[in-house]
Order: sequence, then structure tokens, then C-alpha cells
Amino acid sequence: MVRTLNLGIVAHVDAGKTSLTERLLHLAGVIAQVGSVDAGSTQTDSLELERRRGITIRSAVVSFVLDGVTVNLIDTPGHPDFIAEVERVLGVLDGAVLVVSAVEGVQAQTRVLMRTLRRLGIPTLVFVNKLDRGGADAERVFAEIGEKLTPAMVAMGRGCGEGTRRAGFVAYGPEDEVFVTSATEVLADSDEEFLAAYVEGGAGVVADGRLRRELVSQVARSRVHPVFFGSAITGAGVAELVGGITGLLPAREPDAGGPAVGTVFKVERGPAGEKVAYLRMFAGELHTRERVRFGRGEGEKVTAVRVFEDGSAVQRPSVTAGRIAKVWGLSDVRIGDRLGDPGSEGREQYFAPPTSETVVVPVRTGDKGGLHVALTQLAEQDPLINLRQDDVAQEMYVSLYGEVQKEVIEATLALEYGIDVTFRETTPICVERVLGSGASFNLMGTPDNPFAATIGLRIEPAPVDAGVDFRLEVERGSLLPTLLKAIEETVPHALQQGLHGWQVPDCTVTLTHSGYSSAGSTAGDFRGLTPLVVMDALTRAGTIVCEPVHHFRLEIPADTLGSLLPALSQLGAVPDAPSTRGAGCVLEGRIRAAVVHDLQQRLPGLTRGEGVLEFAFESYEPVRGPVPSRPRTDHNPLDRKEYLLHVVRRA
Ligand SMILES: Nc1nc2c(ncn2[C@@H]2O[C@H](COP(=O)(O)OP(=O)(O)OP(=O)(O)O)[C@@H](O)[C@H]2O)c(=O)[nH]1
Ligand SMILES: [Mg+2]
Repeated sequence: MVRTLNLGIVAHVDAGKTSLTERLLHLAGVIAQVGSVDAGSTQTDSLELERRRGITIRSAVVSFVLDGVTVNLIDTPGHPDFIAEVERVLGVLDGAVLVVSAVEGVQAQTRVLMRTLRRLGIPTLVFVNKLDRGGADAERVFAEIGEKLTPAMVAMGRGCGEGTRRAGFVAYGPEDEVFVTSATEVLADSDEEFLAAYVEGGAGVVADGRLRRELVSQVARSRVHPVFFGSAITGAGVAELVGGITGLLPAREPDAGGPAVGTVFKVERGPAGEKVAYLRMFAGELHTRERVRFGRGEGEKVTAVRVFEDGSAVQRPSVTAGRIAKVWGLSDVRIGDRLGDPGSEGREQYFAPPTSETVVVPVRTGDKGGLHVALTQLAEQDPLINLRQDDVAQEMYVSLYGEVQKEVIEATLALEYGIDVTFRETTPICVERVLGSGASFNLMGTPDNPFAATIGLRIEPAPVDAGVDFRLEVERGSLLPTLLKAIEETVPHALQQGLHGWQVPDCTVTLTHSGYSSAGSTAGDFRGLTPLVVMDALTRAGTIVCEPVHHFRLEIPADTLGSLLPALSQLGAVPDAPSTRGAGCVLEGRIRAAVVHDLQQRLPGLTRGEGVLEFAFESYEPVRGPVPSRPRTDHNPLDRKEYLLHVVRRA
């Protein structure tokens, strides 16, 4: 059985991921000519929009064989507006290569990615790219990586001739003193047994292969990260990186027997508008014409399978463990769905959610219906677009990470659907936090309860990121499982829109009372009553509206600090003490997401065009001043209650 490795290439924007992918394809013998991002001729930037703009927008898969290992490579976009694309592939990776530019060094996005890779325990190599470009400095960037990402880094060699076309990578030999010293130090740092062996045996750990084994084992546990240097354009260092990919990352022999297990990590539309699911197979085999269920509905028949191999997706009768395939016929499928593991829907979100939203308006009013269809399809491909239809005002909201994503949505609608749109003003997405404890109780048969159900709920605050925790204070057996399930499922849904229309992401909801009539209660009664009780309890608990706040990092010429500080204060930003390095100055702090765009626009004028701004979501903080409320997209349950009671009383 061949070993396979699902490998993600991740980095900040423009670091060289797509160029590196192209190099690897060339080395694997899949393409004869190395394509170029700038000429729009690479394998993985295949969308028209990607070729036009020279950036990656969607993740793309290519598969090839390196040193006998089947590598399924996923090239991801680096722009923070498309972080959702990275998010979805993380769950299917065996390993990753984090690319860092030898010129620009570690960026805010690099830190966000590395933190997540380590938290998820994904084995990761680092490739310091662009060694050939002017200003490249391998040693400086290696030091920066240790400082800003993690000290658990082992240089596998060093750069030479930086800043010239002859820039190269000099790999350390296994007994090279520099390598042995630094590697043992880093490895011993996170493994005491190894430390003891080193103290006892000294350099002997090298001779008996223990150092190498320890390196492989700690890489596999994402404790330590080997660092390579090179250039995707000249190809320097890429062969050594391949050695690292196949020799240091944990390729596996997939479990081909047993039941089929897989994850859908990407959904796109085929040429005829049909849904195509990207499925990563962990075990077993999936055949065409087989019926599959993803935990919902009746199941659907697979009509075609294309397996990624040798640089393209090839039509096959089945896909086996270890492979990635495009699968046709699953019109119900959604990103994150798991084959062979029904009921495991929904999972943790790894990166910060989008922090702003806007209303999409068709230029021609006749396009309204078409726009709805198109946006629904885009939201399938990108669930974090989080399409919200405002039934009352007949408007469509999309969540956004930033302005580039907005431009891409606009261009995609025009190019692929022929619909021209404009956007309303972009506004931040707030959340509501529960202030105190509030309880509500609604007894079946009383005048203000139109449903055949009794529900009592208590809502209390929960820590940030705790989610909605549903607890029981009634005997589990006191309510039929289907009715209990109806309450449990409706609670988070009802909390999507709190007292001011914003989501209530974190709270504890306790079911304090429940009752039903064996004669006539249905799950529908419990689904109907739950939002009323939730809203009532929430009104008693009270909520506070919080807005997204970003962490920012500004690099500016030191002499422009004087004019920048008043502008920051005007925007309500809170900078920490600046640190000056020569003629440059670094300023970090916090700023409301609502005004980041203002700062971006004023920055060139304030810094002679030299200021560089990076930012990343930090937290939600209480809104000062007027509280923004979001129009509800459904009828307020409390208004709805009035309406229902009105109907009941008239009957
Ligand atoms: N000199 C030099 N230029 C490089 C190198 N690698 C990439 N580039 C250039 O850097 C730019 C960005 O390269 P890409 O490969 O598109 O980078 P990316 O990381 O895929 O970018 P996104 O997917 O948009 O985040 C292009 O103009 C490349 O030609 C390198 O090693 N040396
Ligand atoms: Mg790219």
C-alpha cells in the first residue's frame, strides 16, 4: 500500500504558496513547464478572477507522487478576507507547509495561522521563500520566526547568496555540529527523556539515530517545526523541502478496509451548475452509484467520481482511503459533512468570525430572484458568507471579512451569474452578552400560551467562547426524547437574534420546567413555544451589545508618529507605547473594527505612503454611545406571540 499525505500550503498573502505548488508539481514530473502567477498560467489559480488579480481566492487540490509518497496538496489563499477557505481544509490535513517571505518576514496572518496549526496539532514545516529577492535575509527571518511564532524551530540548513538569482540553500548534514547542537537543544526542551539521553550519551544520540527519530516524532506531534529556505521562482531549496515533506511529515498507509469514512471540505458548482463535493477519504471506499447519507435526509446516489492524481482529477469508478475526490450527485451536501459518521455535523470554528456585513442590492430590480439564487449558491461554497434574508424588508445581508472579499463577490456575481450589484454601507457585526440571570415559565393551558407545551427556562451568562450550553434541571425521563430534542435544537436558533437583533453566542440555558399532554403535544408545539420563553427569559436577564475590536500593528516612519497619534485618538484607537527602531517605529494597540477602514484610507496621507497596517480580530467590547440594533430577519417572537394569542383568542 502506498503512503499518502494530505498537505496544506498556508501563508500570508503573496508569500509564494501558488508558485511553490507549481515548483512541486514540476519536481514530481506532472508538468513540464513551471507556470507563473504573474502570467496567470499556474495549475491551482485556475479561476478567471484569480488569474486576473494574481491572487488565490479558493483553495485548490493537486495530487502527485514524491519519493513514493502520494501527496494530495491543497493550495490555500493567503489574504485574510479568504480565511474561511483555510478554515475548511484544516480538518483534512496530515501536515502543512507554512510559507514565510524572506523579505517581508512574519506577518499578522502568519501568526494567526501558526497559532491555529499548533493548537490543532497539525505537523508543520516552515519554508522561508523568496531568498532570491532584494532585501531577503534568511538569518533575520529565522530569528523573527523564533521570536514571533514559536522558539520550537529547527533550521535544516542555511541560506546563501541572498538577494541574488544565485541564492541557495545549504542543507546541514546529520552530524553537522551547528545542526546537532541546535536540534538537540530544541528537542530536549519539550522532551525530558530525550534530554536525559542527551546528557548521558552526548553526541551518541546522533550516531544511533535517536536524534532523527526524536525529530520525526516531535514534528508529528506538532511540537517542533523544521525550517527550510529557498525560492519558489528559482527552485533553490525546493528539493530539500521535498525531502522534509516526505521524510519528516507523517504520511500514512490509509485504512482501505472497513466502512467508508470521509469529510467534505469544499463545494463548488460544475459547468452545468451542478453541485460538486470535494471529499477527503479517511477509510474505506466510495463507489459511483452508491447511496450515501450525511446524517440528513434519505441519502443520495453518487453519480460520478473524479480522483485527484498526477496533477488532475481523473474519472474513476470509486475513491479509496487516503485520496481526495470530486463527487457528483450529492445535491444536499454541505461543507463539513462527514461520511460514515452521521450526527457529527457542526464543529468548532478555528478562526475569528467575519466582523462586518453589508446589504447586497441588484442594479436591475428584475435580478432580485436571480440574486437570491446566486448568493445562496455562493454561501454553499463559502458558509461564512452567512447569507441572511430579511423577510420584512426583502433584503439580503452577507457577512464579510473585508473589502477584497466584497469585490470578489461583486465580480463573481457579474462574471458567473451576469448580475450587477452594489453594496450598502459595510457595518460591524455585533454580539449580545447576557448580563444577569433571567427565568421565564410558560404553563400549558394558561391564557398566554397558545401551544400544547409547558416550558420553563433560565438564562445565565457564560464565559466568552463557551457557546450555548443547554442543561437540564428536570428529569430526563419526564419529557419524551423528541420533545426534549425540539427544545434543545430551537434554543440556539432562537439565540441567533437577541434583544437588539444580534446573536447571543455564549450563555447557559437551563430547562427548569417541562410538561406535555399525552393527548395532543407535538414537537411543533415545543418548537413554537421555545423562542417565546427564550426571549422572555432573555428580556429578564438583560443583554449588552458588544462590537468587534481588532488588534492592530502599524509600521511607520518614526517622524510621522506626531501626526499619526492624534488621528488614532480621533478614531478612538488605544495604542500601546511605540517602539522605535532606527528611522522606523512600530505601534500596536486596539481599534474598533468599525473604523479600521477609515484608518486604512487615511494612513498613506499621514505616513507619506510608507505606513503598513496589519490587524486581526481580538475581542468583542461593549459599545459606547448609541446602541446599534440590527433589523430582525424574522418576526420578533414576542410580537409573534401577540399575533398567535390574537389568533387563539379569536378562535
Ligand atoms: N523573486 C521571487 N518572487 C516570488 C517567489 N515566490 C513567489 N514570488 C512572486 O510573489 C508573488 C506572489 O506569488 P504567489 O505564488 O501568487 O503567492 P501566494 O502565496 O500564492 O499568494 P496568494 O495565494 O494570493 O496569497 C508573485 O508575483 C510571484 O511571482 C520567489 O521565491 N522569489
Ligand atoms: Mg496563491
